[in-house]
Amino acid sequence: MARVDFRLYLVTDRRQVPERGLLESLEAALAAGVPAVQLREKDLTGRELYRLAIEVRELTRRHGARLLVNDRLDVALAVEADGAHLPSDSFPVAEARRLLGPDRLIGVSTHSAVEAVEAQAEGADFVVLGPIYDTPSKRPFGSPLGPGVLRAARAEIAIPIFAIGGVTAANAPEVLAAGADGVAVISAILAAPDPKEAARALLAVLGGAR
Ligand code: 3NM
Repeated sequence: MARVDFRLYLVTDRRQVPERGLLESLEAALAAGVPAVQLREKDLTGRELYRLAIEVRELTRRHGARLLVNDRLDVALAVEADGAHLPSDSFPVAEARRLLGPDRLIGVSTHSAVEAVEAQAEGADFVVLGPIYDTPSKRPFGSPLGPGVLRAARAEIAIPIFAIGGVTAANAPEVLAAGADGVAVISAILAAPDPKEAARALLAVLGGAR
């Protein structure tokens, strides 16, 4: 059975790191102790994503961090990722489980307590729930849900819940108090002037890397 042994989940968006480049920012974040990365670069072709995933696998392995690949189970398997992360409109968790086997992690993105309950019922190892706060990265998902949704989901499910959407070191205590087990972030680390410092600040709030 796969184990969720992290509380900080760094989601990639290479468009948010134009100057430094994604690998350099990831290296800094991993050096600070970021324990898990979701490679989420939806606009890349299979070949481009595969090439990037090979590099991110090498980096994460070197730092002892988990790697999950967004939606592309084929790429996740090809690069020996630790798991896959399914968007809420992806195919069924049970099918992903059949392909990935019992030992790889399956995370599922959810946008309500009801979706979180469904994800658990289908066999997800953990859910990401949001957007909790306003985030430029995810305006298509509409208004922020607020931390109350975490409380509602927490009352219904046992698997770990990661809060996403505008989460920072400043508001992380609030989402943890509302019932989140951890946080998933893009800009709080990747768009920060110093990703290493930003990762450290989040890890300090979360009480360590794992
Ligand atoms: N998913 P930032 S919000 C990738 O609500 C993603 O499912 C969301 O970026 C969801 O940490 C989001 O910069 C963007 O706010 C998170």
